[in-house]
Amino acid sequence: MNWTKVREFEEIVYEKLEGEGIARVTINRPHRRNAFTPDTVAEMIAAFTDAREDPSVGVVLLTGANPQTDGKYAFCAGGDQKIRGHQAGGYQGKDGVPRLNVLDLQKLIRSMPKVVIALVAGYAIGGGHVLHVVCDLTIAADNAVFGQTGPRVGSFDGGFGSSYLARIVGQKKAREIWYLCRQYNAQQALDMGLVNEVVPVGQLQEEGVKWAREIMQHSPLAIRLLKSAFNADVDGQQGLQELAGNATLLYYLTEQGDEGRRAYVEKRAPDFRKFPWLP
Ligand code: S0N
Repeated sequence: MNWTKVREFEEIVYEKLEGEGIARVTINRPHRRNAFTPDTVAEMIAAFTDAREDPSVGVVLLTGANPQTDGKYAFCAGGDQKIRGHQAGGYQGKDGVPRLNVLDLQKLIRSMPKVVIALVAGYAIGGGHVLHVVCDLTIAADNAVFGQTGPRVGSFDGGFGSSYLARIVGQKKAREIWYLCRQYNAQQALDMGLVNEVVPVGQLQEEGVKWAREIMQHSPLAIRLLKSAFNADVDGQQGLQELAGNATLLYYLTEQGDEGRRAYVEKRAPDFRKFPWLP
């Protein structure tokens, strides 16, 4: 497959499949099971923002560099605990400022009007598990392992990582996942509706591209509106804002919406009487 690097990053790889509208973000810290630092997250935000702003891109694949330095696999092992500051307000990257910028990345993935598919091989743990949860779809390799560790390692994600997780797997299962900090294999994840499909690890990337190609056959506006409608159901005012923003986008595309703009530019009264008040 003809993947082309979009630009150089230090802690991720960002590529596009030329002419196909498919982008891929790969977390590239295999020596730490692809655990993320604030700098990794800043790079991911830059890559996802590029994909969001590129009108040719419809699908983004999010995955981890594999296999690891010891031959094992990981999607992402969450926040890098070695740089979580001592009694500081978050993770400290190169600038030493403590922050939890992964929350900004979660919001970006959820609200961007493109489909984000997590491709999980090996561990999706802690904040790495939350990352796949906030993606639209998840395809798991048969060696995938899912779980939260927060209450064991002194952290928790009470946002999308718990409340949205509960929307996906149900309240009882979400509480089990967080309270017990157990690990679940790919088949268990499939059984609880946490992932969409399980494939042999060697086929994971190809399967992701196959799903992306299918999606790229479909209407961008229909998928955009569906994504914001799914979000509106759970995201409160912010979800409604996204859905309403899309209604405005559609209105701009109509003659009726354009009449108001043209009338203003032409310094005349708008003529809305020619448009019907549909039942
Ligand atoms: C993933 C695990 C289960 C893999 O086990 P395995 O295969 O036995 O490998 P290890 O030998 O343990 O690991 C190999 C090397 O990788 C390092 N490493 C792995 N994970 C991390 C990590 N998260 N941080 C730093 N280093 C990591 C190992 O240390 C080892 O290197 P060496 O040999 O040099 O020491 C296993 O590795 C594991 O359990 N990892 C830890 C998982 C974890 O607890 N993650 C953090 C959970 N918390 C978050 O992710 C918080 C996310 C967040 O940012 C947030 C978001 C919202 C609200 C709050 C927060 C918040 O932080 O509080």
